[in-house]
Amino acid sequence: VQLEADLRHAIARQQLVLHYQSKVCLDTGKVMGYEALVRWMHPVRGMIPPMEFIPYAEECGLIIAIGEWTLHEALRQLMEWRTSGFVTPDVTIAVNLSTRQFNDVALADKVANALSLQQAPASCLTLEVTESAMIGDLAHAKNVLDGLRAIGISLDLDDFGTGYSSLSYLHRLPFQALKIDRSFTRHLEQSHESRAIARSILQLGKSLNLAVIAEGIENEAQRVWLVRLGCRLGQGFLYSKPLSAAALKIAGLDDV
Ligand code: G
Ligand code: G
Ligand code: NA
Ligand code: MN
Repeated sequence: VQLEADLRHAIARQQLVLHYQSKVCLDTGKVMGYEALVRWMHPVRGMIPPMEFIPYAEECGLIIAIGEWTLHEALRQLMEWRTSGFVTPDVTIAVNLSTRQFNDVALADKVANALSLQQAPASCLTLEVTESAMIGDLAHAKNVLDGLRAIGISLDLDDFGTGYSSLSYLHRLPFQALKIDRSFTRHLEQSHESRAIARSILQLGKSLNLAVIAEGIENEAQRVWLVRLGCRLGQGFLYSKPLSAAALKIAGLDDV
C-alpha cells in the first residue's frame, strides 16, 4: 500500500531512471542499438528492479504514465547522444511495452506525439512486445501493431518461445524481429534441446524475413553457439549490463 502511494509520486519526484543495454552485431561487436530498462530509485529502499514494480503498476494502471515517461525519456536520451556524437544516426532505441499499454487505445497517438516532441525520427524507435501482451484477440493485436507500424517504428517480439505464440499467425503480424528468450541462450552449451529451439527460431526468422536477436548472452561459448546457428544479433552481460547514461559514457571513453 505504501509502495503504491510512493509509486504514484515516483515520476514527479524524478525517481525513475532508465538504464540502457547495448544490442550488438555478434560478428563485429558493433553496437546497433540500446534497450531502455526502467529502474525505480526509491528514497528508502534503494534501487527497485522493474520486476518488483512493473507488474504492480500494470495492475493499478500507473503503467500508462510510467510507460509514457519511459518513451519520452528514452527518445530524449537517444537524441542527446546523437547531438553529442556518442551514437551515429543509425543507432536505435528500444522500449518495452506491457499488456495494458498495448491495449491503450491512445497508444499510437502517444508514440507519434513522443517522436514529434523529442524531434526523433520514427526509424530510430523499436517497441518490444511480449507474446503474452497479445493473447486473446488476434484481430485487435493486428490492429494495434499495424497502427504502430504505420508510424514508421519497428516492432520486436520479445521473449519469443516462452509464450503462447501461434506460429500460424506470426506471418500476419508486422514484426521486424524475434528475440530469443534468455532461458534458451542460458543452456545452449549443455542442452541439445535449447540449441534445437534456438535453431528453429532462427529458421523461422529466415522464412518469415525477420531479424533474430538473442537475449542473455553471458559468455563466449554462448556467442559462438549462436553465431554457428546463424544468429547475427544479440545482447547480454558478455557485452554489457544495462547501464545508466552516465555509466555508459564512462564505459565508452574506456573503449577509445
Ligand atoms: O533489467 P531487467 O530487470 O531490467 O528487466 C526486467 C523486466 O522488466 C523485463 O521483462 C523488462 O521487459 C521489464 N521492463 C523493463 N523496463 C520496462 C519498461 O520501461 N516498461 C515495461 N513495460 N517493462 C519494462
Ligand atoms: O524481458 P526483457 O527481455 O525485456 O528482459 C530484460 C532483462 O534481462 C533485464 O532484467 C536485464 O537486466 C536482463 N538481462 C540482460 N542481459 C542479461 C544476461 O546476459 N543475463 C541475465 N541473466 N539477464 C540479463
Ligand atoms: Na525487452
Ligand atoms: Mn525479453
